[in-house]
Amino acid sequence: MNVLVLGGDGFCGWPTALHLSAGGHDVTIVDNFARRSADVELGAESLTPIRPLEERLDAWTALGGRAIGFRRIDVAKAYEALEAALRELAPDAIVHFAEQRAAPYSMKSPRHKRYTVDNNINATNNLLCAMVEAAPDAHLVHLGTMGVYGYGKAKGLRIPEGYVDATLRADGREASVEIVYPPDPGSIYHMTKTQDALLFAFYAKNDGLRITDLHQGVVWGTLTPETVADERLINRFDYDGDYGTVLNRFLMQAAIGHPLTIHGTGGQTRAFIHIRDTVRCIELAALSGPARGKRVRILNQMTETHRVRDLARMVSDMTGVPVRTMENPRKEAAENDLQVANDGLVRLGLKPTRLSEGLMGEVIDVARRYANRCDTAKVVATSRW
Ligand code: NAD
Ligand code: USQ
Repeated sequence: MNVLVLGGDGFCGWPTALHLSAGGHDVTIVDNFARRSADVELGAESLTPIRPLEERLDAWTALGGRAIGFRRIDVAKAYEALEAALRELAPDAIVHFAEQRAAPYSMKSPRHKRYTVDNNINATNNLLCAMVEAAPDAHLVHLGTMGVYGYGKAKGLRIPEGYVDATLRADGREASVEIVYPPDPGSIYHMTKTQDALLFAFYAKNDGLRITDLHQGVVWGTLTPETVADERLINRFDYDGDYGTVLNRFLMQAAIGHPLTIHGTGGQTRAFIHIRDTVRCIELAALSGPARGKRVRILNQMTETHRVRDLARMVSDMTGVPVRTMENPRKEAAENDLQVANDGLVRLGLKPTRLSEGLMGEVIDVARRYANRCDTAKVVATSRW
């Protein structure tokens, strides 16, 4: 495949670009370094010393990898450049990671809310619009989120892959229909993903675009077989209160002896996936798109669910670092259950990596190695809503 990876300098995008390249695909990364700019804005760098993208790419080719191309394009703003790149590169598949992805960041202030909406929705609409003009047969693989489903409505049901049977009742009549699972976002960030979904449905119906939306759970881990080949290929490790995600934060906190920061009762149950499985899922999805004219294919990209306090307890038992419950900075259900169908990716060949002490220990080792880069003032989450 000839693949474009939008957002290929980020936490999921970089190891995905390497994995696809190692798998024999031709890869071009598109990025505007918005995430590196957010590091500067927040004064909180990746725990791991990520190298400039050019150095990463040179290191990959020096180690014998297939050359990976790069275009610096703001997908949300530079429409003409994006359309020209699609025309010139004629991708078979486009993987779209290029959005602002942190819920706490999206809720920090009016500026952050507006930026997240402008960036994410315009990026997706620009891409779809450019595909109609310049790459109508390409397969779009978008990284969405499990958070679009919300955490309150399932009432014991397994959350299906995007669509659900429903009965419409009006004027004393009933009609059976299949609808998109009712969206219920918990932050401005998650809300942008529910808006993306409407754009996808429209462009698939109106223009016959081939689209897969992957509803991914919280990603944990940091290493993949490709990123460990050389320190210059190292992946991001976000630990701060805005961008760090829960399990990696607990593992990093354990590494530096900081009490594990449970929000509220820790009764929130979430879906999880290891970064190694993320990159495999993207390849499996990209190789198997829907035909033109078909509805958007939605797959739940997760391997297991866990309650936050159980994860904290597991990490605490492994390391002896205590847990600390704190007032929840977020507006979210204090307790929820969560069961999720992930049959689609398993059918395509995903062999789920389960949470294991070995893999958690690997993350702790990475965090210990770079602990001197940690700014402990950035550990506790400060964005409240
Ligand atoms: P990230 O912030 O590390 O990477 C996103 C990349 O996109 C960055 O390199 C950034 O510079 C780039 N980008 C953002 N806006 C852009 C624009 N307008 N033009 C060009 N490039 C732009 O995030 P990530 O953790 O790699 O997440 C990638 C995608 O996966 C996101 O869309 C996110 O919603 C989704 N996702 C992530 C997780 C997770 O736990 N990390 C879980 C579920 C879904
Ligand atoms: N939490 C804690 N302590 C912490 C950090 C988080 O208890 O120190 C709790 C949060 O309150 C929340 C849960 O852990 O209940 C998950 O928080 P998170 O920051 O790990 O995940 P979230 O904000 O949902 O966002 C992350 C990614 C996002 C992705 C989403 C997948 O940043 O890009 O879309 O996970 S999902 O959660 O399945 O929607």
